[in-house]
Amino acid sequence: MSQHKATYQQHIEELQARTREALQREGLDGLVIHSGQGKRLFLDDNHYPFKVNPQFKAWVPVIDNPNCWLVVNGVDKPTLIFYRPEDFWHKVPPEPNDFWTDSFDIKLLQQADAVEKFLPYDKSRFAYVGEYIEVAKALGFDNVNPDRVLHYLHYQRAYKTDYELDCMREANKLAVAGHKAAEQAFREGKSEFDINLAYAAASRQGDNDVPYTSIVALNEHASILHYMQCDTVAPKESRSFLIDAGANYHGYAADITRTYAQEGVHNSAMFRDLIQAVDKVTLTLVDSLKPGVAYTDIHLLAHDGIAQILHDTGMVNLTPPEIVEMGITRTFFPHGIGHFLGLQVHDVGGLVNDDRGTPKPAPDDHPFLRCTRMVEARQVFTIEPGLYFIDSLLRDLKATPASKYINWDTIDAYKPFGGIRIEDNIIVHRDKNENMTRDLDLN
Ligand SMILES: [Mn+2]
Repeated sequence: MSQHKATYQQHIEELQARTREALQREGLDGLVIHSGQGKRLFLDDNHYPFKVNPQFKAWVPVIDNPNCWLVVNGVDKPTLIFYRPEDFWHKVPPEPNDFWTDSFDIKLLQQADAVEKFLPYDKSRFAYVGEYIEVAKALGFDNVNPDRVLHYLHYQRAYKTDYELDCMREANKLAVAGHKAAEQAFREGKSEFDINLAYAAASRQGDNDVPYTSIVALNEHASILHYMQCDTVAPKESRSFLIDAGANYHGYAADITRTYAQEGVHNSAMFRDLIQAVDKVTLTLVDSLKPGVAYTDIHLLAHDGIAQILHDTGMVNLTPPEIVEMGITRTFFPHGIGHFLGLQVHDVGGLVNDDRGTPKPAPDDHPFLRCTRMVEARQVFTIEPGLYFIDSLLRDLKATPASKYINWDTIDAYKPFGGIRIEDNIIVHRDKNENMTRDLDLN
């Protein structure tokens, strides 16, 4: 824990500086940042799992405590109003005593609705940052989630501090342990449900801890981009396995995908070669991620790589440039090449041109791309090319004039394997890239 102390101090200084600039732009004296509150299920007395406001966890690695507040102005030591109720039903968090506590003036809050006495009396020069607008109004805030402040903070979030990079390396460690255990469970012929349990056990992350619902997909399920079910029964034959699963460390995400072929199954050698080809595309794209390159160009390079594979395997009887030109790669690779990674698994600020939030949307032909910014040092990205055999998209392709260039028998041979995605997490440094995922020996 104390390993973070020095870098955390710098992290807070950076957030203070960003806050000063954001406040100046909006003409404000400070921000009041709400961690969130419990949310009940409709007609029920149970709560949804608590998910903290990302603007709150940017400051403090407290991700499981509702009804907490931060008062920050970029100059004074930030105030943390820490919720610590008398409660015999739930676990009450201990008084904070950790590597981060010195950075705050901490007030303990016993009753959630008694927060007012800790907040600034005159709220006209403060903005509320959080999800609960009715709470903000009741407390007397007129300024709620001001655009100029959020645009600035979201844009700056792309540049990670050393503390944040450390957290993401730790998140990768947890996730990689899970991935190794999951592969093992797949090799043993386990069900999706049991593979997911193996992942959870090894990564020390339950379903509510992971930064997104893990995708644990056997066989044709690998062709469903966001497959989130888990069959409890193992299939008769486990041919292929796609796992897209991450981990959380102090509120920072890892987001890793691997695909495996089972040995000794009909056509599995052919599918294993296809996995290796996609893996090569992943590594080539990781190498091309450099300061000054447009992330959109990485996405376009991915299409070149996929086209080359479609050509080399004989799936499409056209040259790679022709395959791209005719839009055929979009049938097999219909999503974006990746995204910013950080406090949120799809971290914010990817589709803007500047810190005023001027939109820079994805190109018309590639609407699912989540980042169009220039690549710069201290940014963290995923790189995740894929190649899938998706029934509905293949049907659409079959109905076009391009159908005659497609070797449908080859496609049919691959279909029982579903699809492939290989996703790594990359820190861009000024002079090199750091592949956090491969550095942990996850092949
Ligand atoms: Mn991803």
